[in-house]
Amino acid sequence: MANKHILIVPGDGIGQEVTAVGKKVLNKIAAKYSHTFTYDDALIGHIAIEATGNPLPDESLEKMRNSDAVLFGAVGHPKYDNDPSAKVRPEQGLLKMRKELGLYANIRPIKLFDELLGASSIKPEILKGADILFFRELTGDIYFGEKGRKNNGDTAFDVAEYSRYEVERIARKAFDAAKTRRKKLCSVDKANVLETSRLWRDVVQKVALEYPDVAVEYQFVDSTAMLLIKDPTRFDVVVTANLFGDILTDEASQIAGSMGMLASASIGDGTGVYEPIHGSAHDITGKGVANPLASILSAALLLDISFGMKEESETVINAVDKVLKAGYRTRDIADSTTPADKILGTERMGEEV
Ligand code: GGG
Repeated sequence: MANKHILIVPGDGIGQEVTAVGKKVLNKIAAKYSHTFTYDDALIGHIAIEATGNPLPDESLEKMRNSDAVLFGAVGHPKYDNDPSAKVRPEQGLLKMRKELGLYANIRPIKLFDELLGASSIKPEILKGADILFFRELTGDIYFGEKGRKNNGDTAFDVAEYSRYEVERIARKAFDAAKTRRKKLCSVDKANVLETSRLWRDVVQKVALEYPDVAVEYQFVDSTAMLLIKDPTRFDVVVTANLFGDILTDEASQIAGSMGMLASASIGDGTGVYEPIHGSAHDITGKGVANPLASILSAALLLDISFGMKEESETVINAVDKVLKAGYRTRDIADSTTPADKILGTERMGEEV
């Protein structure tokens, strides 16, 4: 029996809908295992800008620091996509949260539930057995370097920077995980072109010496993009930089059937943050059709990683598996063989789990 304080940070768009379901699942677990989970909520993203002018108000950050874990939704709003001159943007809240909380390791499991083998556009015989654990570095790279304009605004720049210690700490996290799995690690970079990637490779090679039982391969990011859909089962643990990880894991979501299936854990120096990898999806916001399974699986990661509740976490994953085995689907993971009465909306899918 444990007492834990969880901060719910739904953010924007479907973040609101899916996080509400993730919280219900946490409540169910608390009741089943006699834990006491208390909750508070906080603003981030567009909704925070509207309320306070700030995409991550100090109050939200303070609440995050004082919680045992954060269940987060998504940030984003289409109005900023069409306004490149906007000075304040929802995504700034997300980046500030990661930097301020020292969340340097973003863990993204690419878990393919057997029942969804047919949901992907990739052939089942290629996909069968795919199980990849991505480690995306989260507080460095081109996301956080100097950015700006020169030549009267006609030239734009974003500087990519990595320091040795930043690569070392994410590499160690990935190697530690590889030791508990198939003892295989792939480090992804672009060392034939980028200086940051040459440092990345040099550091990973040095860290690898501490893990003689882990087989390491080095791949360029372009080749990895191709191999992920050609031969996904060749990968086990993958470690890569912030931008490459962002892009490759969206691609890899197709291995799991949908972006709506992928959960993530962002960990580092303090409170862990758990969120679906998908964004705010304003095209489906308010329609009640968003897939809540990524939020539910993020809650499972929260239980496991931040609270050390392995059994509780497994219970959630098994419940998702059971619901998929029973044939229930949200729209994004349904296909032409799914009966209409098995295609559920966000809340109903949460209730089934
Ligand atoms: N739940 C993930 C999310 O809100 N993604 C929107 C976004 O702006 N992502 C950029 C990133 O993850 O670096």
